[in-house]
Amino acid sequence: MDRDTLRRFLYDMLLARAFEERAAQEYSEGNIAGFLHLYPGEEAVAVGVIHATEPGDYLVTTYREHVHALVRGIPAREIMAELFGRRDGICKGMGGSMHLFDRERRFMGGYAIVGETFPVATGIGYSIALRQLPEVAICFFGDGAVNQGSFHEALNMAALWKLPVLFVCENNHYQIGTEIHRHSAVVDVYKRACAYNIPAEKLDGMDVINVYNTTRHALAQIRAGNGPQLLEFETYRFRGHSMADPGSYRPRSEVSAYAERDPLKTMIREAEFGYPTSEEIAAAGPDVIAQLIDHPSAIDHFDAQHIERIKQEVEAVVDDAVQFAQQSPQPAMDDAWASLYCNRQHETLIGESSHD
Ligand SMILES: Cc1ncc(C[n+]2csc(CCOP(=O)(O)OP(=O)(O)O)c2C)c(N)n1
Ligand SMILES: [Mg+2]
Repeated sequence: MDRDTLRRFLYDMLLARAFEERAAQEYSEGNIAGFLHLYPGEEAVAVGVIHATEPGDYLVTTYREHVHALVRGIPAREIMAELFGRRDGICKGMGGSMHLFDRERRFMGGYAIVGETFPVATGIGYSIALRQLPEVAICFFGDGAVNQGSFHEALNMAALWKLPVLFVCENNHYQIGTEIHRHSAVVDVYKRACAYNIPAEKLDGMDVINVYNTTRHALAQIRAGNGPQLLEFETYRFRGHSMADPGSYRPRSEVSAYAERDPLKTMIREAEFGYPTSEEIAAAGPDVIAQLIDHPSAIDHFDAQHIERIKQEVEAVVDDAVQFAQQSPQPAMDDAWASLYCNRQHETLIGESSHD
């Protein structure tokens, strides 16, 4: 992994954490209303998966999606303004935290209904397949979504028609306060995919480099026309389900065990010491020892001061986002009318080429 990529991962992981912690603070101060579902602890999944995608790929996500939007390139300002319900938000303040959407960046939503991402992503996959484009629809979902009928219908259809869809399970072990073994006869989500002949794996979702590498591999297979795949990333949310939930149903020992595996700590360790990837070790062949000794200097990894500078950079981005959101006006009643969708021009949401 080269230095620039590593820096981008580090920046996005730190930005993700800082953005979400600040959103929590703003919520507590009454600046954000409604539900707010935060992502601390799960950053490695969104950062690793989305960095492995191409800009032409479509993302379909759940209500826990601020970080996915940030990594896709939606400015922090426009996401924060949307959380504040303001006119300069990415959806003009009318979507809110759970409904971020940006057609230009192929960020196809933020969905609040559990299991809603499956048919949307499968439909996009169908549209891509019809036009024989080299794109993929990425479908994020939680461990709590797998008993919805839409999961089974979509997986069956995607497999049958070999659609270019990557199903990504963010398995944080809980659907609100219910652990997976209380609602699912099969606790390994990836095993369900074999019912539809879909290749699937369960992976460590707390290590961003691992997430990135496995996703890249899966996407290459899908782009080669081999049909859908499913990746189950094991992760953990450090906060409650939403700001309304203290999360007290989880044993303290469990929370602290996962805190030890904080994906941010792992990322920083990797950035500081730069252990080689398994691909690099394999490529080194018999010279592996020499390669390992040379590795840190060859890659030129980051020292603690550099990491501190990135932390300051992301704090400044988040401060600026909050200021921007505060200064943005509330939407007016006319804005609500203007946003009613009736498709007068018969436009299609997904364009003809990859450059629409
Ligand atoms: C169809 C439907 N049923 C119930 C809910 C209420 N609900 C909101 S989030 C949630 C839990 C989903 O858990 P999971 O899929 O594991 O995602 P996580 O919140 O852990 O990211 C539930 C039951 C809903 N939004 N939609
Ligand atoms: Mg869950």
